[in-house]
Amino acid sequence: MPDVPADSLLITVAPTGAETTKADCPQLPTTIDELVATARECEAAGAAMIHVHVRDDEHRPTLEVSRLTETVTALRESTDLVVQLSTGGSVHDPLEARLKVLDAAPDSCSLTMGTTNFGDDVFSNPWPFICELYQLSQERQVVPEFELFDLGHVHALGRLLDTYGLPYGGKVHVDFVMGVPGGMPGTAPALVAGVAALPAAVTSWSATGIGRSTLPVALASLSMGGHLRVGMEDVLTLRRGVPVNSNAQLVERAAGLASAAQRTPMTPADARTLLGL
Ligand code: KMH
Ligand code: ZN
Repeated sequence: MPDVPADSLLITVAPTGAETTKADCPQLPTTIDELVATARECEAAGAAMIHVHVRDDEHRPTLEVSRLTETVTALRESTDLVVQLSTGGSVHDPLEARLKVLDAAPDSCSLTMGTTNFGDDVFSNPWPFICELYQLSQERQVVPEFELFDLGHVHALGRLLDTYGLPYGGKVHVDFVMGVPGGMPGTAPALVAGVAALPAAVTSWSATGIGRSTLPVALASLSMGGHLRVGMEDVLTLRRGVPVNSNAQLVERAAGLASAAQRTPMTPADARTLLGL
């Protein structure tokens, strides 16, 4: 299979997350219809993959498999985006329910490489859970995206790959999630350290900065040849005091930064090649 063009940029959109309430942010896409509309707009703006957290009828985070399956189907019917389901869920989701996310048969799943403090909460990812989820992803032929919140997670990824081999598809794609209170800071030096520590098997990496670290991390990633994740899961303001009205605004901004860096947003087809799908 040919490689993707060297100047191409994967833009992943993370439109919803599990932390923001609909009451606090009515423009957050929480229904399946809203999610599909957002996905279409973001694909048109340059996104090639979508990282999905699903909500229930009361707009609360849910891992109910039938709802997840319905969401995957709806996104596939309306877009060509690579559909990645979150296995991180919310900090309140039990590990057992997070394993069942793969029953919804997404193209890709997130897989966080260690436990991290998450604001006042704990995002729990014990080693046996990581190993079970990883082996399940290999068995179900779902391509993982390894989420790295801290430098220790980078080291843990090497240990996982040494123990269980390569993911389904043979590519290793990681995403640095930076600036979470409790994880690594959203700074250029932290990203440089993370990239320098990546195992040799890693074939592509992206980065996202939470909140005010969004732009510094995006610029650092572009300058280092990395890819980008953007979206309302990670940031709710365009600048101080200016709320994000739609995820497409964030994808458009990322595409603008890409243009300045002489990078071209890749198509979903190229994203599939990049990820080994
Ligand atoms: N909501 C966070 C606790 C993921 O999607 O895999 C975890 C998270 C990571 O967002
Ligand atoms: Zn997420």
